[in-house]
Amino acid sequence: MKIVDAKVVVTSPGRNFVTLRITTDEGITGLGDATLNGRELAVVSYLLDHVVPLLIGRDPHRIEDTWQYLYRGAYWRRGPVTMAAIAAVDVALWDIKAKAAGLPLYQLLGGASRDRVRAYGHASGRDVPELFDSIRARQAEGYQAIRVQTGVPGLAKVYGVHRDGESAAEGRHPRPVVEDWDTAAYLRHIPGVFEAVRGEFGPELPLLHDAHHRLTPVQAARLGKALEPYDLFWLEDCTPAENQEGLRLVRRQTSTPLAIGEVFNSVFDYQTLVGEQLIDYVRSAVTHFGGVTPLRKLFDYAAQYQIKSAVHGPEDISPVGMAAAIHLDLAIHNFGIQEYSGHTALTDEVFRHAYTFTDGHLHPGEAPGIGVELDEELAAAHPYRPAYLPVNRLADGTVHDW
Ligand code: KDG
Ligand code: MG
Repeated sequence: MKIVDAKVVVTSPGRNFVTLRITTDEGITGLGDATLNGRELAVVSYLLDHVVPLLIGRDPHRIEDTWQYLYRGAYWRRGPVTMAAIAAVDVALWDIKAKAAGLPLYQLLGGASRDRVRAYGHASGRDVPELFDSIRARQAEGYQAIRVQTGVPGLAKVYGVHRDGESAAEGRHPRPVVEDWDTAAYLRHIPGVFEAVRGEFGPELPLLHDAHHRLTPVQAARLGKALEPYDLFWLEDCTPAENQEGLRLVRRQTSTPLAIGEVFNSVFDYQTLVGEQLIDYVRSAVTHFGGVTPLRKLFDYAAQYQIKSAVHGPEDISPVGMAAAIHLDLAIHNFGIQEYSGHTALTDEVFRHAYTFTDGHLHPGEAPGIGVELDEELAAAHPYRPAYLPVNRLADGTVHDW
């Protein structure tokens, strides 16, 4: 079999998605997600100008070799743009291989290690009553594990906090919006929120919280300690991702489980964190980590340290990236949990998918390949719109960490 064509489709059915479609001389096609929120067109150029010409004529079955060829062969390694582009090729090739075999991808990854994959959803509220309503809404949708984010008194708007039913995509703007941030106010407020949530929803509901990289190690250690009575499933991205050594201090001070990695794109970003067992969950996305091939290797490495998977799955991972994640989740032994917010109905029409969400759990379905079909005509009817994430500034105007 040979690759005869590779096309990049950019569409915005509610938010922007970049998809690679590889076609073979036998008529089998494969899809890969290359969406990098806020920097989408950089990946489009990387693919069209530098990757697609190298793919034509290659054997699509040689997935590992193609991965190494694109990663080592470029000289310039790692980085989110490079790794999103390589991820799209990797997933598209796995899709083709599994379709050629007539099997769902998870079968090629070793078969199912479990019957279904537990997902967590997002609840948020500007205040505690609004948060309670949002948690109840997620429970009504079937979620059995819930990420909790709230507004902070004195701050006009906190990232990830919006009225229930209002999609996060509705807050997107053609230039980054400035939001305010005050770490001291946040640290004073959050423990009381979790006390209230535990009081209302009881001890059993798994609760997660995302600090979005905003804390220093000592602030993160204090927060982790303060949250111990509320038994979090995890505290996510407590400190900026680059500073792996900072997690040593956090780890020594608190037994609140730690998750990190959604902005990581290589196993080297995890060397200290995994090797010293400083975290409990690795959180990279298939789409930003170079695909199924390297993420599987990361999970195998993490398994030696009793660290589990928690693939990043926000709305800005397309259904193609989500499908690949769910196949991997079903197959690996050290699965932890899968983030899943779902997509707009229009997105699900553009990307018809075999995966299902029932009773808070996902299943990839039994369609050959990753089980996603792209409606290119509908995709073309919803063209790219520039959209950026917000930035934070402190009261004195200083730009703060994500
Ligand atoms: O593009 C940024 C989002 O993917 C990120 O903000 C979502 O933090 C996030 C999460 O945990 O899903
Ligand atoms: Mg996060």
